[in-house]
Amino acid sequence: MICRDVRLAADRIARMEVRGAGKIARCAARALESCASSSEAKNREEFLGELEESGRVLISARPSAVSLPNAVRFILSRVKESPGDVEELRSLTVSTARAFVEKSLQAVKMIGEIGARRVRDGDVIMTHCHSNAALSVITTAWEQGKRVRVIATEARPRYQGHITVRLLAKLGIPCTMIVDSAARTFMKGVDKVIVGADSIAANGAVINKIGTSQLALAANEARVLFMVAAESYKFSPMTLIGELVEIEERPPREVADPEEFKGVRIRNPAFDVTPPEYIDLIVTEKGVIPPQAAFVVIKEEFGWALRGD
Ligand code: RUB
Repeated sequence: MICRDVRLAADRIARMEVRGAGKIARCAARALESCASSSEAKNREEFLGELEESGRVLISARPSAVSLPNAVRFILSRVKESPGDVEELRSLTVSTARAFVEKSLQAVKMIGEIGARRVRDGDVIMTHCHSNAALSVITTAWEQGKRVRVIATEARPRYQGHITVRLLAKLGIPCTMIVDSAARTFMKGVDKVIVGADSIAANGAVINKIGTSQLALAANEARVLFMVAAESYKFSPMTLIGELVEIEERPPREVADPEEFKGVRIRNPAFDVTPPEYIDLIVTEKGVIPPQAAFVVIKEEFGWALRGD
């Protein structure tokens, strides 16, 4: 039996009412907390069965954000290890879900502090889509008195760039919004590109909003530093054992009305892959790493992937 809050959370994630990999992970953790709180399971097996099924429903809501299965696994693996009865498992689920949310919020703050050290007064920063981790770096630098300017892309077709510029404008940070295809034109005047990540593979490739890899190419050509801001739960353990990160393909109607374009195939991949050669550094809550160190992060954080448990 799937509790109402889990279905609701999965639906909000799928419809992108909740979006951005970090928020998606926190939303899933809160849904599991609520599932545990309201569970009427009579025994341990029933309780764990409900929790596992809820985890599956949540994970299937959006395929590219590895933060989602990582959040679910963070909670489930700890709860499953406990030999306790239903009441003990319930309170363990609640406390573990809360711990995940807290850890996640702290990580975003820490990334801001670490990443801001790489930002100089007067920097022009380009960003893409809307990433809380990337914005944490920019806003922390601003709070430290660094007078940065931001160039933000719209991020078609869902225009998450609008969220970014509204937030920046509210904070008084000078920002310019451009269409996605103008990124190369503006790159000449940029000092750093800072983006977030949905997933990071074992080889250091970053999966982020469609268009990110074009920014990386343009930055590479213009010798502009390309920086990724990502919490460690965005690294994908399954890529260590050979799995690929699935790139979500969203409905064509988000791009254009198919009725108006009869006989035309409309494609809408939501994410793309930026190869590690185009990434200068990844800022995590544990420190700054080169993309080539992704393997080490995954091994340290998610050793279970290698053990196969
Ligand atoms: C959002 C996106 C963001 C990452 C990181 O895509 O690509 O850059 O999720 O975000 P969508 P954050 O809008 O399709 O979810 O740093 O906030 O976790």
